[in-house]
Amino acid sequence: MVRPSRGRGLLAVALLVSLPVVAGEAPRESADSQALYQTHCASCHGIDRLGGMGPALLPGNLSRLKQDEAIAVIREGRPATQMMGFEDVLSSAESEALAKWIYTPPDTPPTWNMADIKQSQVVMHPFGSLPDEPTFDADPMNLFLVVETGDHHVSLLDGDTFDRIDRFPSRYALHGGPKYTPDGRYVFFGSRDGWISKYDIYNQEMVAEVRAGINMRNIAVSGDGRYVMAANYLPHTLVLFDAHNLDPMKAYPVSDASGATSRVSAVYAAPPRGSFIAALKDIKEVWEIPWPVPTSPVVSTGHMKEPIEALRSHDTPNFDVRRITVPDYLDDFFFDPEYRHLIGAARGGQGAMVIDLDSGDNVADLPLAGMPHLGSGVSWMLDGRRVMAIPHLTKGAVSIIDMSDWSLIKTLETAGPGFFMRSHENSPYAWVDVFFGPNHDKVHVIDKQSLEIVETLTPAPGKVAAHVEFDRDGEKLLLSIWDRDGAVIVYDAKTLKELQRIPMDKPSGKYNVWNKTQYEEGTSH
Ligand code: DHE
Repeated sequence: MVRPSRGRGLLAVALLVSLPVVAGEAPRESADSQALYQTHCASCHGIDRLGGMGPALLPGNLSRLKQDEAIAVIREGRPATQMMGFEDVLSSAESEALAKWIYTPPDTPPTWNMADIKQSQVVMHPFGSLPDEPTFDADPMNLFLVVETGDHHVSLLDGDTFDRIDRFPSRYALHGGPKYTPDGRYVFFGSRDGWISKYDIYNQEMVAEVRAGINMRNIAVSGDGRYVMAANYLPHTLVLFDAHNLDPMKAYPVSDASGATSRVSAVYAAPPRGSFIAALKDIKEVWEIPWPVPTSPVVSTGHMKEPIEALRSHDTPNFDVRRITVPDYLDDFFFDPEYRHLIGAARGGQGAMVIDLDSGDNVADLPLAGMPHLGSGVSWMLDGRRVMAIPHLTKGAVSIIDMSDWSLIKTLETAGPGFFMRSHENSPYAWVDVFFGPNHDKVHVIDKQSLEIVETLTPAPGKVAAHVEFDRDGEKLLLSIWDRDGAVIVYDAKTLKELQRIPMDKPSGKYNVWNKTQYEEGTSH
């Protein structure tokens, strides 16, 4: 329920109208609440409450939010999301009517099953049908993809010259990082409305698409590039695909032993374990799903020194679910470089927990009030120990934790809550934005050894400056000016001098092929 800006609202409605979604819902509540919903909420949450830029608003997706809490969210907004408060637009009675309406089940529950998934699949260029040589001279392992959320496009940049090799349309509202195959040739994008798009970087062609769900969180690609797993909010499923042509292989209904179902918070690939790891939003479990071990190791560089097959630490059959019971719901999580530990947090909680993925034990609790944004954490070596740093979504701080004993080393004060952190093994600095509040145009540069802020940049006064990604060698980096009249700024990573400004339409995330495929310690996975 974001206050609709005219452009975004119209685009969202147009798109959602054209989606092949089910529902056929005949609302039971008063015409007034439906009209209010269509006026204030539909542009982001979908005309049928099935989700869009915002999540689906159906009882099955609101199980962790009480109705009076929903009224407060409608009135005051929700921290760390695009959801603004409607206090000055809606009366108390209208907010209550709206809350009641979103907890009313639709007459026909929305479904998206294997048959729907199969029917949605489009293969434009079957696997193996396009040339195997890149059409460009740029280093194929030092390319950047930049997601431009303004007009829903993606730019492909040469990571040495920053020339634009391609700019192509994406699905509406991509969310989460695109995922590359380990050779860097293909990339998979996930959209909030469930679409997975596979793009051939060498040939600059979209090669296959499929719709995994109605409201999706993110996707993960196996360490050998052979499988894609999609995590859904609606329906409550994980869906496995063959990466070649995005053929659906298996849909996992996500539920516990009692039959209670759950949204999936997110799924990640853990190459050293040879498995996908999914955290669940409504049941207290983490799921591990192994993929078949390849005959030769495909990830053996960077800080992940061991070949895959040596590290598989469990004997669950391929594609079966290993359930790990955890003390709380997990909305957000991070891994140590070996993928031995998962560090996870519930959004409303006051801390994070450390789960040993082999034993399933909760081995430590971290005192991290203020909504730690674990998903954007980075790690590095400090005095012979590995440390991790994470921003907080509701307080101006970066927490730095010693990963050898899980103690909090330092809480660094920042100019406001941050969303994304980034670094690179070759850089002395870690970068954190100040995404929320009056200082959203500032970015801090932190010295990784002194743990002090050494520079605060304001590259475009008044405009959000956020999300950094380094090049392959950690010598230059890109920062987004998150605005329709925005840009990607190229900085020298040592001198912190601006080198170049490339105009872009609300650029959000940027993703370097090398850093992503090598699971570089300073970037998101
Ligand atoms: Fe994200 C990544 C969850 C809101 C932009 N975000 C992720 C991931 C998760 C997540 C689990 C990791 C997935 C991956 O990369 O595979 N995001 C959430 C939320 O729960 C939250 C707070 C509420 C929600 O709306 O879902 C949220 N995210 C946002 C935004 O409002 C942002 C700023 C704008 C947008 O596009 O929606 C946003 N999220 C991003 C970006 C990434 C991301 C750009 C990839 C970061 C990266 O560097 O990998």
